[in-house]
Amino acid sequence: MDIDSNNRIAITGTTESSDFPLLNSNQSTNAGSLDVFLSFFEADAQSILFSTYLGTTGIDHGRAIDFDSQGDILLAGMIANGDLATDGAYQEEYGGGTSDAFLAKYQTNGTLEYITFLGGTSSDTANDMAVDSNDNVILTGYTMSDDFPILNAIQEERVERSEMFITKFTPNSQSVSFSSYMGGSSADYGNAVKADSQNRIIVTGQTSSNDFPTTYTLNSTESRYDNVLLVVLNQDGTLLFSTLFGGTYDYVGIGVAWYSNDSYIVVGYTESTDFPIYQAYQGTHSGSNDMFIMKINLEGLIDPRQVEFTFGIIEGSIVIGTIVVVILLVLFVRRRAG
Ligand SMILES: [Ca+2]
Ligand SMILES: [Ca+2]
Ligand SMILES: [Ca+2]
Repeated sequence: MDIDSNNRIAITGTTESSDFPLLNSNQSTNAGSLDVFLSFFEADAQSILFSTYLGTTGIDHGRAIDFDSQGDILLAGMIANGDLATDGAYQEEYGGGTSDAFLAKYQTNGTLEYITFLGGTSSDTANDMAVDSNDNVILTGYTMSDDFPILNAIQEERVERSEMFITKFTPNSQSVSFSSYMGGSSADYGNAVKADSQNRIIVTGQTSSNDFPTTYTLNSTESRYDNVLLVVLNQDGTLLFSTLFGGTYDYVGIGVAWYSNDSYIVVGYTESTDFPIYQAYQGTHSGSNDMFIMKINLEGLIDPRQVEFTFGIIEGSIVIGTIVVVILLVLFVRRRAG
């Protein structure tokens, strides 16, 4: 979900219903199996401006919503085979496999401005989206395709298993300024993306690749399961910073926000009792999945004079609560930062 400058509420997700509440819909029937829905509410949530399906006969998921500077609604997720892409779209033809990522734009009256595929011959999924101050749209997610659309990339080829992707669309979505894989020899996923005040791109997610490309070691992550990844790209797509952090057991980064120009907050969850803790509200793990909140100062990481600080660069790290709290917090962080 996201909230526009008039506090109106846009929500996306996935529905199997054939009687989903609709108004001024661009697509008025569920095309089959799971479809994306997009519903746009007035600020008091007492009425809907529009509500529509978007989908194909296959499995389709809505994953991310954002607004551009005009107040139009951007929608991303995964979509199965179909001919939904609009004329002049960046990728008019479905790439193949079980899914492609997609990016669509709706006006606030429900008119579909465009939709483009983004994917190759295997499965491709967008998990999150950010709009920068120039209305460029950045998607992240994961791909199994060796022929995912790549341009001006920091990594031009998929290594193995799933690879995170980061793709930046120009404002009209008819072209990309860069599109890159990022990952290693095991599974890599981009879960959340934000653009900061300098239009740098911050991505968090999870990786089980021991050879995930990093520029900085935050804590030892050898022989671990999934680790949280944190990657920052300059606005031209070059890599500014990449690190992993993790404990003994699975770690997932599921939300990211920028706090000030050079500080980022990552939230996620972990089963590890040896999570790197610093200045914590709750310093011990309570069992099963606990959430974490970590604030990282980028300047401390990229300035070689400060690399000697190991945990000093983590300004706050908290282990608290349950996974339900994590989900609520991510919604909150995304809303505050959106
Ligand atoms: Ca469907
Ligand atoms: Ca595909
Ligand atoms: Ca991989």
